[in-house]
Amino acid sequence: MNRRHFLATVSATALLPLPIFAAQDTWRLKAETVTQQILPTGDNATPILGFNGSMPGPELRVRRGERVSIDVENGLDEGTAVHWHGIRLENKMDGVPILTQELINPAGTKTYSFTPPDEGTYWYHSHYISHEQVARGMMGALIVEDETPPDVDHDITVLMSDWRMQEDGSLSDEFTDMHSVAHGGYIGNFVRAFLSKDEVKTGDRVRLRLINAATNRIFPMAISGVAGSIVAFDGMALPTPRDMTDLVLAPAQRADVIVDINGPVGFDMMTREGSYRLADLVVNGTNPDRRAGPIMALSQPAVPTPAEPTQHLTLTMMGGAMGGRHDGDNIWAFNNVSDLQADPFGSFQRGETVRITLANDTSFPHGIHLHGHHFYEVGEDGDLGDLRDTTLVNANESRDIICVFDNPGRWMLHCHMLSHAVGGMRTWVNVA
Ligand SMILES: [Cu+2]
Repeated sequence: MNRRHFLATVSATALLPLPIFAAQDTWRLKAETVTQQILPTGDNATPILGFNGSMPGPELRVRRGERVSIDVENGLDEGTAVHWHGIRLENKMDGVPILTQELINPAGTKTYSFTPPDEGTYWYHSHYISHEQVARGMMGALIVEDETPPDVDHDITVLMSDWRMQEDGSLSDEFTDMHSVAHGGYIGNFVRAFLSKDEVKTGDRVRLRLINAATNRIFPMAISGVAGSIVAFDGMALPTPRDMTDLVLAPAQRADVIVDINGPVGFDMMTREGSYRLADLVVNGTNPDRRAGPIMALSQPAVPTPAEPTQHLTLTMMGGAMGGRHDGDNIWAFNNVSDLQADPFGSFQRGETVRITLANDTSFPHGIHLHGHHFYEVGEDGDLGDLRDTTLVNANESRDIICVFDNPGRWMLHCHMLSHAVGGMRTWVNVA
């Protein structure tokens, strides 16, 4: 691996497609150790965690409005729990140890069951010592299929992450070094994306479901060989398709784009030092039949309409390297408090509309994730912006969100830079 000490590129033809299945209402996932070819062919495969023999785990495809049942068997030698990220589900199925469930012990099985209310692109991942279990591979795509799918030739999932690789292809086991936790978090030295299909034709219209499954890395993305638009963020259809010029995915964020193929397709992460190839999509042949019209909006989500907010709370992010002091007892804090406490950050009546100012008083960006709900980002003009379950707030900036808390239960609110979460940046809200 000498030629790739930092952020290597990957060769296209070496990439194996993700296992993918038709929509089902029962699934079985076994968390276990797997060996996965993450580095290009010719380099060693990586011993890592995964589900059903692969990392990422199988792509789960389910239907909106139909109850799905997922048995999660724990084949690890430590506890685990699985969170269905972005699904507005029943609280007891949210997969958060202590807050919503007991751990699934080694050799144990838990059945998760929920009815997804929204179509779109979601994902699942461990929510137990997740800064380590997700970094070690416990992730997969969760797709809620459209009742009326857009007119495309292919629907392809692009799940990206990064890994801290050693020379021999094994993962470094430094998941919690305090220097990383106090800075940008555990950041891998190798990046790539896994695709669910690896070949298209020139002229095809393709839906790409981008998922950032990395624990801490923000991916500023560029896709070459295509022309198209963003049609959804975090599973939720945009009212009108949007230009792809500013495509940035914080950890846990998703973006759906619909594109027409006009050349060799490459997925790149853009950095100050240059661009890094995450994956290639082989373009083979020409599609002579497609007469592509304009890219249309997907069916619009049915989330509750906000009323005038009855509470306005402020969540101030504090701590970290080069940050100010705070009274919390860990590296990071919200409002001077580190880690989960007995009392929630907010208590809401079911159906209440709440405005929350997310104030980033630190020297690092944070991607703040609310469980069980989607919320509106408030634009600089004060208008409601995009619906999100995870919002990126840059260093020393602030963003307001507006949420209708209509889902009863105890819901995590935390930084999805998972090193920051373990470093104290997590709290919860209660919806009665
Ligand atoms: Cu953070």
